[in-house]
Amino acid sequence: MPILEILHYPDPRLRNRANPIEIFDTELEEFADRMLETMYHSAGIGLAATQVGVSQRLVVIDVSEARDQPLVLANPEILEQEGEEVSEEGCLSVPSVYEKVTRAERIKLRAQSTSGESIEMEADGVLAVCIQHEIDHLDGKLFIDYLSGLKRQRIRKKLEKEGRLAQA
Ligand code: K1U
Ligand code: ZN
Repeated sequence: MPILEILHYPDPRLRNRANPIEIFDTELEEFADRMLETMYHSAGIGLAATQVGVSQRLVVIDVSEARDQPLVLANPEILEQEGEEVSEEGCLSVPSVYEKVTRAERIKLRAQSTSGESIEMEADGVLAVCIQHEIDHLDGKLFIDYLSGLKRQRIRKKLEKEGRLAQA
């Protein structure tokens, strides 16, 4: 199964708000499998459909050490959130940049499986951080948007210097 190309900042498609998923079929299941394969291949702990240029509210996550606990969430929505936690984040769409971001410590979430079944779950720790990061992608938001303008400018300069800045 070929892996998908991951869009890099500042590609404008990363700023699109993804559409809700209405059709739950084998095509969606196959796409989720390709996203998982792409995430594992890229050594990421999550991936949102927006990052591969697809406007669908679908994310895949695996925060397990053994990389054997895939989580696929269609139409994920945070119902409740509690506390604050600062942790270091990276992003497959902003390569080689790692910065501290403040997010909710615990979340309650509603989503659907690729067959349309309802999922309700609670998360904390890395899983909660990753879910929030991936839902942001579906809303066209990047983790660097939480940083100061000066830090964002430094990141642009660093990526430019490394020749990693995609053409907008
Ligand atoms: O959505 C993505 O771009 C994937 C991203 C998810 C993520 C990482 C860290 C915190 C929140 C969300 C990554 O997997 S980046 C690569 C990575 O594995 C990683 C980087 C820093 C800390 C932990 C993991
Ligand atoms: Zn990301």
